[in-house]
Amino acid sequence: MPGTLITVAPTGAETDKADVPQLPTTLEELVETAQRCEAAGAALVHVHVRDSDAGHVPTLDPVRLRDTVQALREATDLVVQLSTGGSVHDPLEARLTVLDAEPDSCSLTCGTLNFGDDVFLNPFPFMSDLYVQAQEREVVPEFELFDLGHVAALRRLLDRHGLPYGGKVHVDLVTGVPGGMPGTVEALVAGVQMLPPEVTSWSATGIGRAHLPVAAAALAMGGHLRVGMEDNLVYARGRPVQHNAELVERVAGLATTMQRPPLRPDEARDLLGVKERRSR
Ligand code: KMH
Ligand code: ZN
Repeated sequence: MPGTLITVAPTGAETDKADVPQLPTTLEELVETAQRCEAAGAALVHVHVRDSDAGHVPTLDPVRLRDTVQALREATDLVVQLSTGGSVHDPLEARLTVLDAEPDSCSLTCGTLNFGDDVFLNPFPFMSDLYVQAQEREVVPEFELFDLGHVAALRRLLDRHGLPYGGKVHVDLVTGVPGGMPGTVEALVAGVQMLPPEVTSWSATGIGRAHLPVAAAALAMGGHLRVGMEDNLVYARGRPVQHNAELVERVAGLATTMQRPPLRPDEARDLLGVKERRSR
């Protein structure tokens, strides 16, 4: 079995800095986090940008996005993936402009779902536009599958538009969002069994307390992992996460125990079919 791609999702768009001061929201905090997580075994960073001058709220400001991609590329070898999901309040048009920042990869959620008390909107025409624009700009999408219907929508995208840039199809099964599939081994197995044959690799994410059982199950099934404070703020009962690197270290240890040690960033680039954009 191959090694394990570990993705870190350090920030997200749903947690307030005021509630969790250790959440990395400034560019400096994000770069420091990315460096420590790379040293701990991460190969890909899934990025949501915050406006540190305006209460650390989520932003899709094009200058901040571009500066963030550049800073992460200069400071690390990580595959840099920008979120096109943004926050539940971001308009669809603004979410498409994320590609202007020329990330290595972008997230692409394969359907609308309830997201707690909000709605995370992803109509099929938006998914289609994002898919084609990512192909044209040579950005590798990671398909975020929050529900089994999203697996079927991925099938529809592939039938309509062919393979993504790079020829690989990597998905992340996100379990445990209130409104999506539950964070259980049974849901994960059902999702994996439904994946189209074009899928070349898959990761799994468990939200909140689901993160450990879902990670263990994914490792046992040959899948890859995503962890981070976007998905989980509690390291253990009564013990908040102090730094994203703790979460990466723990699953890197688990993956090594399972004889599937963390992939290096260059191995992750091969796995995902990422274009070389670094100038070094
Ligand atoms: N913030 C969520 C509404 C993504 O990054 O593409 C969506 C999200 C998915 O985080
Ligand atoms: Zn995200």
